[in-house]
Amino acid sequence: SFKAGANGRILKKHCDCEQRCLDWLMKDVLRPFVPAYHGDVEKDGEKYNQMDDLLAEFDLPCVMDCKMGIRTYLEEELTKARKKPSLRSDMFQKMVEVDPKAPTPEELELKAVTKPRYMQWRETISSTATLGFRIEGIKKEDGTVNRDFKKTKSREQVTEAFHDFVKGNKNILTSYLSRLKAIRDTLETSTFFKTHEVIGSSLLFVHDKREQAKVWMIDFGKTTPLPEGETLTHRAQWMEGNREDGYLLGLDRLIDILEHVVSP
Ligand code: 4IP
Ligand code: ADP
Ligand code: MN
Repeated sequence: SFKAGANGRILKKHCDCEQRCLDWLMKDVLRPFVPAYHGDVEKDGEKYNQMDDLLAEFDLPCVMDCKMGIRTYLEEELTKARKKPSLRSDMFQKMVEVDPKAPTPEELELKAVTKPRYMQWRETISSTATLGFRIEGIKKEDGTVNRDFKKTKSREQVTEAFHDFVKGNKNILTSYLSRLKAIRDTLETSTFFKTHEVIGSSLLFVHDKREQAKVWMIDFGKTTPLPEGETLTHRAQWMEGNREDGYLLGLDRLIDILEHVVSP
């Protein structure tokens, strides 16, 4: 769903919801922390959103994608699954590949699960449910990709993954930490953030051996505006209907964990 674009830009398969967010973000205080957005374009009959390639300024970048929040699916998935459950055999398959004992007897019979059931299971086997974020994948400077973090759950496992990712380099960790704190300070004043439920969005960590290290917010495909006049704390507990996403709970934990990686 991605294509290389012109002059250091990438093309991501178009989605209206993400476009609305990126348009707003270009006018919000968060602008320095999201890829610059350059509108939509059509290529080979497909529509794309065009944005800066965040890796362009790096020399053999190492990249980590951390999915933020304590919830990774929209509340409407729950409503849909109750009204008219759609049975997902693909999600059942992904579930048994990780843990053959995870499905209930009924799910084993159907060889299918509902989407929120799968998403909740993913949240609880990873660190999402307890820490408010999870590692989705890491790309090393040689281009190899590791997506084997589905069961990276404990604080210790996350700590080790970060330590490996930066190969123990404290300068890189310190740069990451100050960037994360700047992001947190800015989130706390952002109108965009106050008025949106941020689901399935990631922090993208990028560094290289010249010790350049930065973090950006990416992926607004499931970030949705609240009704006029409503706001979120992003720290309050989620209860169905309140739309809280736990984004800041996760960011607080992430900062705390990295501080302990720098000075154990
Ligand atoms: C994926 O599961 C991710 O949760 C996707 O979320 C989600 O897409 C997929 O749902 C689901 O199958 P795995 O990561 O375990 O493979 P994200 O896009 O945030 O990574 P949605 O559509 O919820 O964005 P389906 O319904 O698209 O398959
Ligand atoms: P999806 O909606 O398919 O999850 P994302 O927006 O999360 O797509 O992007 C998937 C991956 O593509 C990210 O983990 C990151 O590695 C890469 N990516 C996304 N946006 C950019 C960007 N602006 N510059 C460089 N890499 C990007
Ligand atoms: Mn994503």
